[in-house]
Amino acid sequence: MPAVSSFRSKLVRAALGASAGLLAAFTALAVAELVAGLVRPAAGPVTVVGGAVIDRTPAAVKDFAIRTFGENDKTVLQLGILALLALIAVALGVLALSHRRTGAAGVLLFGIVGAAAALSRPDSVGIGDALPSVVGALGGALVLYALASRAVPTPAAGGESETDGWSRRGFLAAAGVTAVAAASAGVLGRYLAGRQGRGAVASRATLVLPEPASPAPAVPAGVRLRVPGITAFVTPNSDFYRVDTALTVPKVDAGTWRLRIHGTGVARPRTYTLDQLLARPLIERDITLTCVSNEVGGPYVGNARWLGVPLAQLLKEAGVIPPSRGGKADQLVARSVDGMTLGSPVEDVMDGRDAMLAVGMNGEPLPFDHGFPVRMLVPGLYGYVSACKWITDIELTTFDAYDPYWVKRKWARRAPIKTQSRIDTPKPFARPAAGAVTVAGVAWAQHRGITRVQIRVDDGPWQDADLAAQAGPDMWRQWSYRWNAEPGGHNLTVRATDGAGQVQSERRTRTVPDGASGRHSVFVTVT
Ligand SMILES: Nc1nc2c(c(=O)[nH]1)N[C@H]1C(S)=C(S)[C@@H](COP(=O)(O)O)O[C@H]1N2
Ligand SMILES: [Mo]
Repeated sequence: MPAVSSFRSKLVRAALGASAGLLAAFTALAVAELVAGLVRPAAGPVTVVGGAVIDRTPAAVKDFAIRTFGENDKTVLQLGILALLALIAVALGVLALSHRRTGAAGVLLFGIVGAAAALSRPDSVGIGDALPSVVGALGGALVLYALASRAVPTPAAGGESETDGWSRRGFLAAAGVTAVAAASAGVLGRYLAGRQGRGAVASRATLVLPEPASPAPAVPAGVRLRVPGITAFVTPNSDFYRVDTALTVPKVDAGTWRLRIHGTGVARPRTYTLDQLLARPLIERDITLTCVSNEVGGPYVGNARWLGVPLAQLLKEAGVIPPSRGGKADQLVARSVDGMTLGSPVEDVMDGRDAMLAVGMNGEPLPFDHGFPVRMLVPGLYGYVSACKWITDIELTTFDAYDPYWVKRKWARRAPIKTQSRIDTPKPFARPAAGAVTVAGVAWAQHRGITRVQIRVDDGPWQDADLAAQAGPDMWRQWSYRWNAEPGGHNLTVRATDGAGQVQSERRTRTVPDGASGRHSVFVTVT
């Protein structure tokens, strides 16, 4: 039956081509990981291409990704890149069976894309960053060429073991050897990458945080309400939200870390080591941090006890004068080791609030995810305009002269945190029993404080909630409301009033450009 056998033969051919393509891609990535492990882990092709994609993602798409995938957004992105790569690899593999050179050249093209991405990263350290992509692609091209040469039609069909008209034994042997070699290269690469971070891990493990010269003011007893389901007053480090663009978390060695302060109006530019910062009088403060990408009712807000160096003091010593007293620079641009830039108003940093370069978080050195060894914090400002992690450079400039990373991507230049409140319990679509139901949650308006929280059931009147004690204006405040729930479906809505007397806005806005406004509602069915 020639028709059937030629169909089978086509299937086998497609399978051989696809395997050759996938193996070539796997080899390319594995070899690239190995070279990256030797040169610089952050220069690996998946990291640099992923980073380039993140930087070019429009604000609306980035927000969609955060909304949909939450903190898994980076994993989803990397899986997406790998899936797309696999599809192209299959196509190149099938092509290579008939056009070996073209197929191999296709793989090399990807090496060029990877190299270009690597060199265009803001944290690129030079031409060496292109090596992982280039060497990986060479390896992949070689494998594709070799495997394609072994997957050739047998001239005389009908041999014992070659009923499909394709010689498979040679191909399978070569494919097996390639797979094992590539996997080993990949594992070795990962191991080497891990070793490169060892110095940083050791420097964190041995770092002893000094006692604060100015400890955190005592937290009043009544800040915590005893309500099941309410957000904890202090967010443990392991639960603290993480938002950044870093595909590989920077592992900075505290011993070699430096911070430079320079720019417009800096009469005495300086560079600090961590030991020099730690030798200064430190302050310890409870501060609630919020992300501008937090939807109304969303999870990107957390409260921690931070230990750090007062930033205004460092700026004064450098000769910086705030704009209100005639200073030339109105924007402070913080730069991280991975090339992120964040811009804060100099006026806010120097107006007496507890802006700091934080080294400690809830009693331990900053976790790597949260900016070890040093990050910036300015109470009252969204993270993207103040909270630079892995900070290494502070440049005084003007808002006219420079747009930092997020501002280039349509977010606002200035972004004080909006007054917000969230219902933690009951959860949406809960089915509480009729009678007394405790509605509770948190409200925040950093640096202004919360003076009132109100609840509305359906279209009823606004009712005052009970407030927990206010620990300070830079922290969120718990609240609860005893609701006499009647059977049926009900909509609960919350609104807060801040220390300036401003009632939380009713107007629903998107997170772009300066943070979501509007009120959180929860629908429940009382049974
Ligand atoms: N280097 C660096 N710092 C950064 C960011 C970043 O992407 N890179 N993201 C900022 C944003 S948008 C926020 S909301 C806070 C989040 O800090 P966290 O991850 O410690 O909660 O970090 C800020 N600092
Ligand atoms: Mo953010």
